[in-house]
Amino acid sequence: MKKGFPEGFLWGGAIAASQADGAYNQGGKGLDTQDLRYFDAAWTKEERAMYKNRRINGEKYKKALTDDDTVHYPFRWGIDFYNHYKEDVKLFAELGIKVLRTSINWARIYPNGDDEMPNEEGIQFYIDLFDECHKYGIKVFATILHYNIPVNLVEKYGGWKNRKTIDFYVKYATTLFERLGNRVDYWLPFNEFNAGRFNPYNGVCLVEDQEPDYVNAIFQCLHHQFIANALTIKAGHEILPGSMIGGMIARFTTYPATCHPDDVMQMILDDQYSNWFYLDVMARGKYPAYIERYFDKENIQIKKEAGDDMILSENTIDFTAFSYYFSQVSTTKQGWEKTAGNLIMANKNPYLETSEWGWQKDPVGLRITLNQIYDRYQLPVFVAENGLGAKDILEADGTVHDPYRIDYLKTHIAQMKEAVIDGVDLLGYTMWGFIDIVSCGPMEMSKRYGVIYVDRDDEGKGTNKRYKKDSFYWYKKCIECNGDIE
Ligand code: BGP
Repeated sequence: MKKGFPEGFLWGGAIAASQADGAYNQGGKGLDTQDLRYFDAAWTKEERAMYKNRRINGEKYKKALTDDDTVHYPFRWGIDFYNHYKEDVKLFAELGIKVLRTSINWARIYPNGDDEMPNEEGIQFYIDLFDECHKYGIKVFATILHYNIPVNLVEKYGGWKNRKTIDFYVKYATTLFERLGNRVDYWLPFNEFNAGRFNPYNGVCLVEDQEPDYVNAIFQCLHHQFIANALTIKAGHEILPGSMIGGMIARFTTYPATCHPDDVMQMILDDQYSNWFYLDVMARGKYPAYIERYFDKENIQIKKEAGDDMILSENTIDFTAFSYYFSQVSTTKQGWEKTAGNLIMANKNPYLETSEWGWQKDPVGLRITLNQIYDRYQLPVFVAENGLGAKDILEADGTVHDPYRIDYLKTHIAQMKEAVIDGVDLLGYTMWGFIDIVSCGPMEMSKRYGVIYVDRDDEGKGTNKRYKKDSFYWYKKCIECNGDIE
């Protein structure tokens, strides 16, 4: 029987380029779709909290740049990681992480997405960043696409709706394998594959109110992403034999509201529809029958090309990965509720407490989900995101007391350890937003996940200085004793 985390377990931290890097117009970078998301300063706090950020459409995003642009477009400044990475990586090394998960920004490598040659300055940035990590013995877990594509691809081709985007994406990924390959230890072609369904703007970069046949368009985009994913795995395995290329979903652990068989059946359907479909295609290499049945029922018709089925079946993932923040409850009796944040939220579970943003905290759900995913695919697993978004207070003496975050981490890591003892082949844990970054849903700095505090507010004001929270010392200790912590 295993006793706990294996030697060499990859304790780490995760961020995404659009939420951290800033420098949206430096180093030859093109505009990407997250650079265009903005909040309207006129909104009430409640409105912002409900994630009513506007989506790009038509003329809105073509408006001339003004001085206060970075205020209204938080993703354009992030935490300016682009210009601070050296001091930040030094802090990461002090924290003791073994792996950094970050995303590469497509628009930094190919500013327009369809350029003939890559932007050398963009490639150099990642060479420097990854070398800096290696200097401290920190491995690199690179997400190839985390929610943003070059704007030009949306304007000129319709983004993922167009099959041509597959070729642009595979060319981009191939450039990364060729130029950065020996500096990356784990690859993830797409962040949260199911985001395309629950958050189409982020996931497949669709503009909601402009789509007449919205759901059909989403599944068409997703099909193109599945093919892009498989062709990327093919290219990666050819260029870098033995490379580890994974598939990720946002995992909504699903419970039935009661033991009524109808609720249990509903849970199975919800689970297939919101979770399994995506990993099933990537890990098993084909569309499952239950989704074909769903397509039939909803009259969804997607265009596939001859050869697509073979591309999917011949190029499956090497490991599974998921983000886990909360569990959901399925029932035939009520509809779904939406809460703040970029993830959908299910009906209330009376046994669980919620975060300030209404996300239900469920550490045991993490053990359940690890067991389910490992049982289903028998592939190594990565917990690619997990953490608590909360409002922190920076004290006058530079300390931040965040016992709620320590409690969240402690309880989730304890359950992860149980899953390892259950037999799950767990590769690592990259805590989400371990340095404060702009939150993805509400687009605010005040929803903080980090063990490192960044002095920036929702309007982008502040010194941008980094401070260690109490949780920094806790996580450091946890890593030092390989998760064997009370
Ligand atoms: C995941 C995304 C991340 C991150 C996280 C927390 O779905 O992959 O980018 O944002 O959710 O969400 P939020 O920032 O809305 O709290």
